[in-house]
Amino acid sequence: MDKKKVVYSGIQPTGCLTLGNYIGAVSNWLTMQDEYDCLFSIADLHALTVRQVPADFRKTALRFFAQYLAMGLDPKKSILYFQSHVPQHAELTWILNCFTYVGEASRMTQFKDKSQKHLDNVNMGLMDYPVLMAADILLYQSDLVPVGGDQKQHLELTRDIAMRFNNLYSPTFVVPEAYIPKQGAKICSLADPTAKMSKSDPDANATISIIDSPEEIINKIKRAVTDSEPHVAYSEDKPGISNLLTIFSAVTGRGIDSLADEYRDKGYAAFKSAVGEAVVEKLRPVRAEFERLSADKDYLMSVAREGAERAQRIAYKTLAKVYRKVGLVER
Ligand code: ATP
Ligand code: LTN
Repeated sequence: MDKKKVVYSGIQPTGCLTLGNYIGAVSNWLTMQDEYDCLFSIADLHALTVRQVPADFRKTALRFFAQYLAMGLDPKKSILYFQSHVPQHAELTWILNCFTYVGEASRMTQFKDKSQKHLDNVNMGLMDYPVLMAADILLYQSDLVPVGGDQKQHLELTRDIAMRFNNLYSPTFVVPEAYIPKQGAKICSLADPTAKMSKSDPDANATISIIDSPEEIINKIKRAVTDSEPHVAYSEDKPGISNLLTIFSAVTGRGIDSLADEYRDKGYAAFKSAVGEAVVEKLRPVRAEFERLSADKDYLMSVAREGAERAQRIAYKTLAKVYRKVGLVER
């Protein structure tokens, strides 16, 4: 029998998981669980590239883990773990650093954006971020990496590093492919529909958290920025309405065209309330399961421990191979 393809992805535990993360990333992970060997991490080491308050950070990371499970990631099907529990991530990063040029790392859009945003803390980790991401992916010989469109450039860099290493030594890493969904690849902010919905956005009205209450969801969508032309349609000059149509389509599984036709002349208020209801229904079970799991920290930690052990066994093999290839003396 053919070996199943390996799928890897992760999310940094900062802020609250948003509808953007859910539609753009996690919903794809859910469908991939049945077909592939999947690993999904809480990318906590990545989150340290911006300043975190330790006690809050710890809580947020654990809440994210509970949210992973609540959204339907299943420890019986996939390996779910905290990145920091598997030391090989940091170890491989060091090696890969020596195969990554400062020029290419400093060209990354996310590095440039985040440097601008955190002018007082442009640390080495911020620049090294994509190399740690490459280590995450390459450690498990991943074939496919499901991410939103914003991570495409990091995937290109991962591929370049893998090919460079393979060419210098001998085939060592699988060269991974990005898996970027066409629809819902980018969910936009409700406050500024030209910017992406981002979980670290300080404006709570700009994002929908996957554990917001039904009232919060309905209200935020009601207040979402739109234009003043009255027809519901999907077009470039109507970014607010187009974004809501994208969300509506993603949570109902219906086509954008059919939704736009149905609501074209019904007015924005009716349209927004239908979108709000649909989002509430989609997230209702997630929120309930999150509440249930949050009360059972022992269970969460046992899942995390088992995930880290399984991940380490795979990561160790790749790292040993890499150490041998670059000529380090065997332990
Ligand atoms: P931050 O605000 O902390 O940078 P973020 O919301 O952009 O966070 P990430 O941790 O960078 O989230 O991304 C997690 C995953 O969710 C990635 O695969 C990313 O591509 C995807 N994603 C994030 N925001 C969106 C969005 N608005 N639309 C679609 N996918 C998204
Ligand atoms: N940088 C990613 C999160 C992430 C990731 C990964 C995604 C960390 N490691 C490995 C895919 C594979 C982001 O989405 N911001």
